Amino acid sequence: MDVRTDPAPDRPAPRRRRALAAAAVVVGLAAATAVTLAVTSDGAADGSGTTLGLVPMPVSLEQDGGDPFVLEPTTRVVTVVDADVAGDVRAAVTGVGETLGEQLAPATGFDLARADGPSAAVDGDAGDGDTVEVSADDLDVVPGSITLRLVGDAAGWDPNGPLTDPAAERYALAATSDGVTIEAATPAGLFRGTQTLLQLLPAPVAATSEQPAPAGGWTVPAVRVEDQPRYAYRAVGLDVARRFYPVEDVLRLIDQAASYKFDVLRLHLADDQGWRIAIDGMPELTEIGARTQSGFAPGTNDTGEDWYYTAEDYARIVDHAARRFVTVVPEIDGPGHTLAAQSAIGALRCDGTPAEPYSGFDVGNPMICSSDENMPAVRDYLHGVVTALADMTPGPYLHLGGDEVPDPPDGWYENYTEAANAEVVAAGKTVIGWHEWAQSETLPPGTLVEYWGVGGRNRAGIGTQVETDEVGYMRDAVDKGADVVMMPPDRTYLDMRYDDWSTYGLQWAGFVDLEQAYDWDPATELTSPLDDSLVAVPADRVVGVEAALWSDRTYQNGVLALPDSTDDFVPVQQYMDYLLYPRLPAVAEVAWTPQAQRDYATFVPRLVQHAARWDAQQIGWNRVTDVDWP
Ligand code: TNX
Repeated sequence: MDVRTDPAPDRPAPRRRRALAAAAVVVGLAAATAVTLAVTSDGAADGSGTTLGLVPMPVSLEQDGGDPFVLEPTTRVVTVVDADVAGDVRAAVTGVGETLGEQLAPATGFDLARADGPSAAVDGDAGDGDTVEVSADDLDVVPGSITLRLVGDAAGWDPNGPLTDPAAERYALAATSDGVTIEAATPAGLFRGTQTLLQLLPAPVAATSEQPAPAGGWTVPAVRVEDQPRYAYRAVGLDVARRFYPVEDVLRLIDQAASYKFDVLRLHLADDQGWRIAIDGMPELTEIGARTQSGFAPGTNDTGEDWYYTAEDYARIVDHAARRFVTVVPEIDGPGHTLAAQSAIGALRCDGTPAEPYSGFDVGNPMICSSDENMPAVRDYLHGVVTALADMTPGPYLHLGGDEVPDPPDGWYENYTEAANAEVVAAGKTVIGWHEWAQSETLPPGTLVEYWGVGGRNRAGIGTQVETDEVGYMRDAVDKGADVVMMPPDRTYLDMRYDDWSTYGLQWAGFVDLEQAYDWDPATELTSPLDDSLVAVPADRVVGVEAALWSDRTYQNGVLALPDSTDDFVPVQQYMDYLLYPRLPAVAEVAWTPQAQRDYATFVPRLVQHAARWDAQQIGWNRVTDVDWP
């Protein structure tokens, strides 16, 4: 088939900001997100924890050279909670034990017995979940067991609450030759601890089929870990709109992301090239809007599968994520990036006629007609979409997009943001938007604004006469009360090519090699590198980091040419694996590990040990040449 012959992609350089609001130059930074645990990650045998190969690096790690724990078929997974713990919390803890058993089973072939711990194993003094001290020093190790122990009653913990408290994921882990114990004040903390435990086991444990036990057996080195994330919001974004990813691929990504301690999956569910989620009461959105992908015009769907998620599909994704304490954030972009919606609903256009279905590669297409006169139709659309999506989504956030609307007529952009914000608030959810969203007159309480400006273009101008609009939007975001998620494309856009040898990926934000993805600080991304008194976003307003996999051009040599046919497109799993690995773990560590403990030189020797794990999982990772792989 034919595909559109759009020009090669490039994004306009941000315009210069009209005037610099002097008052908005914030001077004197508060420290970055407080991390209260001791910074002692050098207790390991070689002084840097390298031999353990943990990614992300925990806050604190000690090895005393004791004998390892050996996982046997007779090892029990014991979950321990106090008697007064609420049923849903108790069930969540049990679920962590089940998931660990499921994760250990394929490679070891062990069907580990699980047990709810004897209350005798629990200290009688466990207090209120908010204030418990979790320490690796006094963990009771139950012989022959992996013990997952909830400390306190987790009373304040809500699996669907906002991701604002890094301490909520704190855990401690102790392994001795007797057993392994993980303690945390929340089920989420326990789960993060289990992901550390899996990395402490030999690489073949990651395999999806039974493996012979490694020499020495399935060992866990004697170790004490105390850990918690730097940022509470650690996202992976997946663009399922330009290219559709079947449910199984999304579940696989959730597993991968959770293994590196990400806790958010943002799904870009609607764009010009496709609408990917069934909306109750608005069937035309998928009937018409889901027939296209970038490079796939209507009529080219010969897969026999729908290119959208049904309510059941979406529920599967949300449930799978919830088992791994990953919050799904659905994104419906607007008022730009909406040709799929406009092709389904003519009323979103000023002349009332539906748009042609779009399968090209351009951005900056016409926005929804958000004139005052047309707002009733826009409100209907937003009401239907937002209420349906809020009903399907247990997590607290709805992402409204807001990017790349070239020259909107006066008031149109604000009309749209105001109406969309109101719908999200009425639906009881919290708004997330791209940095342009900060142009909204007001931002509802709790709003997160995601910064996607290229650092290499924006940073030097911060606080000067040539500060860009993008930086200005972030000042507005902070002034309007929002917190900030950092996703500079020259660091965290995993759809960028690594280097000249990358066979796919874009490069409008430059190459993103492994070091580029790793070696930056979210807290100071919007502080001038030339004068640290020039601050657009104070460090204490940065609450998260996102790694994004966009899907504009999922074909070979996409940056150089348009595809000749759909045969040029690579299977989605190949596209994901190649672009996510090895960079995804790099961004994971940016989001998790305190800045003072991060160092590319010590990251790489830990990371290379993961190659065997990726192989065991049959991940088609990119063997980038700037790293010495084993
Ligand atoms: C920018 S990030 C976009 C996306 C593209 C991506 C490609 C953002 C808010 N907009 O529409 O897919 O670049 O790298």
